[in-house]
Amino acid sequence: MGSFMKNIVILISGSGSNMAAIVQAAQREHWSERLGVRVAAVISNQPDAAGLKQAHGVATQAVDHKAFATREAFDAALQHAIDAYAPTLVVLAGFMRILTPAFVRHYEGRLINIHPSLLPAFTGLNTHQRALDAGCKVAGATVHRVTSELDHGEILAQAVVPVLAGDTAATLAARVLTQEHIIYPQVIASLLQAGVT
Ligand code: NHR
Ligand code: GAR
Repeated sequence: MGSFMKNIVILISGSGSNMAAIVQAAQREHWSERLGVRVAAVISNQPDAAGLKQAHGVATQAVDHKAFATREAFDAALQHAIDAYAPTLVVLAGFMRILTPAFVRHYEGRLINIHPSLLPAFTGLNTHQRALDAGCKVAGATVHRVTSELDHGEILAQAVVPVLAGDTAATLAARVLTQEHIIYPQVIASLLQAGVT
C-alpha cells in the first residue's frame, strides 16, 4: 500500500488546529482507502510549536528557521525535509514564514495556503484587527494556491462569517477559525478527488 499511496505534507508554525482538522478529516473520511492519500508528515519552522504535539500519530519534524543565515538556506533545508516524502500536495496551515520564489516554483501546482481574510482584502498579517478597523460587516477565510506574490494565488474556496457588535480580533479570529476547519479539509479532498494535483 505504501508505494501506491500519495503523500500530503503539512507545514505549521503554531497551534496547528487546521493541521489537526485535516488529519482528523483524513482519518474520519478514510482518505487512504477512498483517495489513496495520507498525511505523511507535519513540519514546523518553530521547534516549540504546540501543533507538533497534536499531530494525531502523524510523523513530525522541526526545521528551525533561526538556524539558517538566509531565507534561501532555510527554504533549501525545508524543501529537502519535505521532498523526503515526495508529496502530491504541500499544505500551509498557519505557516508564518514567507517562502522564496525558488521554493514556490519547486512546488508549483501542489502548494496551497489558508489565509484568515476574504482575499483580495487584507493580505499579510493582523487581518482580523484590520477588518474590524475598516468597519467590515463580514469577515472570513480564503484557501488559495501559493505563488511568489504573497496571498495572491488562485482562490479555491472562501468562508464568510458575520462581524458582530462587540467583536475583538480574538472573538472574530475564533469565529473564522471554526470555518477554516471545515473548508480546508473539503478543498484538499476535492483537489485530490479531481486529480488536480
Ligand atoms: N509565501 C509565498 N511566497 N506566497 C504566499 O502566498 C505565502 C507564503 C508564505 C506564507 C501564508 C501567509 C498568510 O496566510 C503564506 C503565504 C507569513 C507572513 C509574514 O509576513 C505573511 C503572510 C503569510 C505568512 N511572515 C514574516 C516573515 O518575515 C514573519 C512573521 C512571523 O514570524 O510572525 O516571513 O498570511
Ligand atoms: C489560522 O487562522 C490561519 O488562517 C492563520 O493563522 C491561524 C493558524 O491557526 N494563518 C496565518 O495567519 C498565516 N499568516 P492554526 O495554527 O491553529 O491552524
